[in-house]
Amino acid sequence: MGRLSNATLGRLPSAIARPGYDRAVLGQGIVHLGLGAFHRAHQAAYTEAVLQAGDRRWGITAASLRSTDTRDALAPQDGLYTLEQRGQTDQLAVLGAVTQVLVAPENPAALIAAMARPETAIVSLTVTEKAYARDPASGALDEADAGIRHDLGHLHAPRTPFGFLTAAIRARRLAGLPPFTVLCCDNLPSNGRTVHALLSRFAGLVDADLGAYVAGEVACPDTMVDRIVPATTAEDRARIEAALGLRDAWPVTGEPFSQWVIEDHFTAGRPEWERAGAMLVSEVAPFEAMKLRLLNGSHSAIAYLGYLAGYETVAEAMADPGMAGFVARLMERTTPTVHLPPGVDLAAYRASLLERFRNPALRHRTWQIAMDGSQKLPQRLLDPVRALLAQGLPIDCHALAVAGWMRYAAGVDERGQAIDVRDPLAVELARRATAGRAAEQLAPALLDMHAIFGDLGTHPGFRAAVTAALGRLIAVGAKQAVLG
Ligand code: CS2
Repeated sequence: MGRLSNATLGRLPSAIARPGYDRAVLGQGIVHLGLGAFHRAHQAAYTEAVLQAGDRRWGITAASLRSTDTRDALAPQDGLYTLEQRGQTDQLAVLGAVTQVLVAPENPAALIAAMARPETAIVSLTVTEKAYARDPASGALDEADAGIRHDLGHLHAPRTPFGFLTAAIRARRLAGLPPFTVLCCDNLPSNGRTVHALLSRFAGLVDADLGAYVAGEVACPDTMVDRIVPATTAEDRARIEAALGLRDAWPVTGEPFSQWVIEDHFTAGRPEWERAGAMLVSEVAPFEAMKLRLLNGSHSAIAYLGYLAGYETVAEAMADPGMAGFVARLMERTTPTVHLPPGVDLAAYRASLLERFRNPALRHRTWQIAMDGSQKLPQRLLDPVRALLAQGLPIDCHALAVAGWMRYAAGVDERGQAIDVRDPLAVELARRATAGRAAEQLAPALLDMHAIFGDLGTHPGFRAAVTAALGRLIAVGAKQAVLG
C-alpha cells in the first residue's frame, strides 16, 4: 500500500476532501509551537478552510518542542495527514496547511529563524498547561523552573516557549521587523493575558528594555478553543488507512463539534478564520470561563471518578446513569460561577456537553484526561469553588471531584492496582500520599500543596468538605459515591 503524500493525493477516493490549492506556493504566515493532535484537529483545520478559500498566505510551519515522533511520521507525507470527524457518520479530510515540521531540540536556531522571518505574522501555541512554568496558584512565572533557568542562560538555544518567543522577538526587533502576534491556544484562564504577563516577565529578566518592549508591543489575544480530540490509536490508523487506500502514519480523530472564540487583536494580520466558523470577539473571558469550568471541569471529574470506577473512556463512564447524573449536577452547581456569554443559552450548552461526552465513537480515555491534574485543577475546579464559597453556594459536587483527584493521585485504584500517575508534581504527590491512605491523613497532606490550592487549601469549609467526600469515596467506591 502506498503512503499519503503530495504525489499520491490524486489516488484518494473522491469523497475525501483534500487541498484544492497549490501547496508549493503557500506563504508561511504562521509558526506553531507544539504540534500535537489538538492543533492538527483544531487550528490547522480552520486555517485549511482559509487556504481552500484562496488566501495562500497562511501555511503553517509547525514545531515539536520535544519529541521527533510527529516529524518522523509527517515528513515522508509532506506534512499531509487525515482528520477524521467521528459521529453518527464519519467524515474524512486530508489537510495540507502544515507544510513544514521542525523539531526544536534538533535545531533551535532554525525554529528561531522561522519565527523571525518577515512573513511570520502569528506564532500560535498548544504546549499544554505545564509548559507555561506558571505557579498554578499565583499565576506568576516560576523563575526557579529548570527550563526557565536554562533559557535565561542560553537564549540562542532555548527549550521553553518563552525562550523561543523572546529570542525571535529580539531578533525581529534587531532586524527592524514588527513583532508577531502570540496566539495561545491552551486551556489556561485568560490565556492571552496570562501569556502576555509571563512572556513580558521572562523577556524582562533577559533585558529590562526588551521586557518593556514585549509588554507594550506584543499582542497576545485571548482565545477559547474547543474540540474533543482523543489520542490516535492503532485501530484509528487501520480504519483510516482502509478508507484512504493509503497509509497515514499519524492521522487525528475528533468529534464533529468545534469552537474557537478569539479576541480580535492581531498586530500583523490574521487569516479569516471566521470562514470556518471561528468567532472573533472583543471579549473572550465569559466564553473561556464557561468552557473551562463546565466542559473541562466536568472532564476532570469524569477522568478521576470514572477511572476509579473502572471506566476506560468518557463515553463508558457516561453510560453509567449514576456518573452521568453526577456530571449533570456538577454542571448545575458550577453555572452560577459563569457569566453568560452573549448569545449563549447555558442550559442548552450543558445539555450539548452531556451529549458530546456520550459520543460512543470517541474512545477518549479517562487516563488521558487525568494527566497533569496539578496543572488543571486550579482553573477547572478550584476557581469555581472560590466563587461558590463567596456566594454561599454548595460545593459538595466539586469536593467529590477534588477527592477523586486525591484518590487517583495517591496512585492505587479501587482494586488495589497501581495507577500510572502522570503529573509534573508526581514525585511530590507520591511522597505526600505516604502520609496515609485514610481520608484524615491523605486530604490534609494534599490540601497543603500551596502550588495547587493556594489559600483555598486553608479554608476550613473546603477542607472539611473534601475530607468528608474522600472518606466516603474510600469507604463506598466511586460508583456509589457519585450517587450523592
Ligand atoms: C481535556 C481537554 O485532556 C483534557 O484535559 O479536558 O483536552 C478537552 O478534551 C478539550 O479542552 C476539549 O476542547
